[in-house]
Amino acid sequence: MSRRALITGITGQDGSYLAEHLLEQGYEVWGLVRGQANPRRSRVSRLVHDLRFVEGDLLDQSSLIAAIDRVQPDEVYNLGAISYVPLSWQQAELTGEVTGLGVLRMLEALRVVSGVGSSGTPSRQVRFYQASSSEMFGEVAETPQSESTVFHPRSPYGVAKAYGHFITRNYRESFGMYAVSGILFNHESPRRGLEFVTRKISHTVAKIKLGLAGELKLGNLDARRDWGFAGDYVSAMHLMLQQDEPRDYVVGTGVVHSVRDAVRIAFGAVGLDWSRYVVVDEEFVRPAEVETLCADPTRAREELGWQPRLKFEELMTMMVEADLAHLTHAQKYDEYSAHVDW
Ligand code: NDP
Ligand code: GDR
Repeated sequence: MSRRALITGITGQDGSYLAEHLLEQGYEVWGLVRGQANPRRSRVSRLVHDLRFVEGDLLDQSSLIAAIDRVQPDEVYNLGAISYVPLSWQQAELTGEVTGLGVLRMLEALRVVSGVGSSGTPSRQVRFYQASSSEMFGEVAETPQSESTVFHPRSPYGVAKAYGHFITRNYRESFGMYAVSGILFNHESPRRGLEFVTRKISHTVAKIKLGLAGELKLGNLDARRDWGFAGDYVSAMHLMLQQDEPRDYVVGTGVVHSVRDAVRIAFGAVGLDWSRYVVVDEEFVRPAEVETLCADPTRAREELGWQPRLKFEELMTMMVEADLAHLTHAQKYDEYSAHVDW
């Protein structure tokens, strides 16, 4: 019988890649979706005949209990979150509820349905993955950052993720649950939301190349990140749930680039000089910035055998080419979709 996985956040970037990866591994894959006719189901529309959906919301405990009870998963991947860092200042309480307390609600749903922590033998040992983030490191205490680096988050998002991280560890230690966190550094793809910097760059560069835009407004060009390809990172999530012992892992490339590097590569891919188009706009500068993040992925490499495949230059070029192809197609067939996320 095939193993069953439940993914929260299946309509997001990572959810779509993880669903594909688990289907390839022979899993029966369920996605938790919220709301009626969620428009972002389109991101997984090509998989719609292979996936199953269950309704639920990380804000609603009873919906999560009902979802776990219905699906009876072997593995749960908790990717659902408010994930855009600037939004977390505007909606700090909601970010705490979804990105932080949502993790507790998911763990509680698993505990209640499987009977962990009550007398008697638990009905089922479900394995739980929490999407932790390098944003928890924030103002870094050491470089590169490993599983033992202390956290100093710099945004309500980072603080909420730190709560999710520690409550996952606490349920592992308190109830013996197989519950782990992957501390993932930034990972990108042509499916990345348009608000995140790499996709904002690739999409705007493609528009400029096609004469649909004249400039690219950005914030801090000196911010440095360890950027990888999302398609590579979802296999690390899966591997973390296949180990004998539940442990947390840092996942990243160990290579750092600046936003300015990203811009230079993206404009270079279409033969344009970036300095003629990029404008620094205070609107995109954050109240508290995370200047540099760099992963030490030694544990993931040695224990999971995990390695990133795509280099940053290849990633940015691939994203620009994907946006160019999409916008060209949209220009031909549907003017409207040239301006919306896909
Ligand atoms: P996205 O922003 O693309 O996706 C977020 C997902 O969360 C969407 O499917 C969204 O669903 C869902 N969601 C939002 N609110 C709720 C809610 N109340 N109940 C249930 N689901 C909800 O994120 P990514 O795919 O990029 O990231 C996946 C996870 O990994 C996130 O937790 C993120 O914080 C974390 N992470 C991401 C990194 C990255 O570089 N991408 C790095 C480190 C961690 P809907 O369609 O309904 O809005
Ligand atoms: P981040 O990603 O905040 O690291 O969170 P994002 O792409 O938003 O920003 C990266 C860096 O680029 C700088 N920057 C800009 N960012 C955006 N979005 N827009 C701009 O115009 C711009 N100009 C400069 C930012 O200041 C920042 O330093 C992502 C999310 O996926 C999180 O959910 C995840 O946890 C972390 O990555 C790891």
